[in-house]
Amino acid sequence: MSDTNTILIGAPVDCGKRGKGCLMGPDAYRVAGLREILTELGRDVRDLGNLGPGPLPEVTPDNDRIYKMAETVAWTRTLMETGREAAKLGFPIFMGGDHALAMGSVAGMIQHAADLGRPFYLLWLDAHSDFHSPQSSGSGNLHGTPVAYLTGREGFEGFPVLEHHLEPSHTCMIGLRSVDPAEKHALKKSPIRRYDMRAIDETGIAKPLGDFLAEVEAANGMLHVSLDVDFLDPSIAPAVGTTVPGGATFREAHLVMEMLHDSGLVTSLDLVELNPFMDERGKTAQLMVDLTASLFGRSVFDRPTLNHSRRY
Ligand code: B3U
Ligand code: MN
Ligand code: MN
Repeated sequence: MSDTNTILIGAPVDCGKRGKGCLMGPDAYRVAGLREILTELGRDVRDLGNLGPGPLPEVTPDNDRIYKMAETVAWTRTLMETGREAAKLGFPIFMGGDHALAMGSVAGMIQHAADLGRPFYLLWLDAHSDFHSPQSSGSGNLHGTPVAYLTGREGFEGFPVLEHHLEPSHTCMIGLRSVDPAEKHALKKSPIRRYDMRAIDETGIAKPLGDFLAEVEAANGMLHVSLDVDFLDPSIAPAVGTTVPGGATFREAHLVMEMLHDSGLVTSLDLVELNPFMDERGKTAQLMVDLTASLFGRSVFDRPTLNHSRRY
């Protein structure tokens, strides 16, 4: 396998919440030129097209607020299997789709890292912690639950049983500014690293990210990045159902991606929650594509030091 192989996986998952539109996400990334930009950056790109959820299982949610559980279970299985296979061929990019897709994409990457005997780490760039169990979720929207599922919290009966779970201490959330009381309570008891916008204001965004990257590097870990559009400030990224004011700026977001590139540690990526129906002349889709370009090495000047994680 060449180490420039990049696999685009269209995951038009739209069942993780009530508002519709994320199913158009993968095509918006194509229209915004994701493949072309990656090719210019020297990647060998293969687009697997848009997947479907596959056959829906018979499941009964034990909380009747839970929305579209069968479809989410089916997507989880499909994305876990496809992702695990794709990771053998190159760097998978999951073009969402809402954040429920991370139940499958991240699960697949966890199993892949385990196949290679390497530790797995997750960077969650999001306004939300997505740490609800199906029981604690007030909305019943499963896009608010993937981190709980992946770390093995209780309450996910009927979902694919994971051979390996995400280590909570290998998880870092940056950008938090909308965390429900039940999530806050559960997070308090968890070693998940979490940085809200206040932390970013106090130290700058490079500090928490640099600390986390240093840890991933020391462990020779594989790093999956899950980028939710609402990590970004709504003024620059309006195309998302759950806008929360006070998000990452254009410059903070690019710096994150540039540092991730320089670290050389990232092995897979989710682009989630883009709702093209709410966009303004494609500007959010374009920004997500430009951020991906920064992650793959687009920069104004080359930097002499290759390892940002050592510099912070
Ligand atoms: N925590 C809320 C809101 C939410 C979570 N993720 C998004 N919104 N995008 C919930 O519904 O679980
Ligand atoms: Mn999210
Ligand atoms: Mn979010």
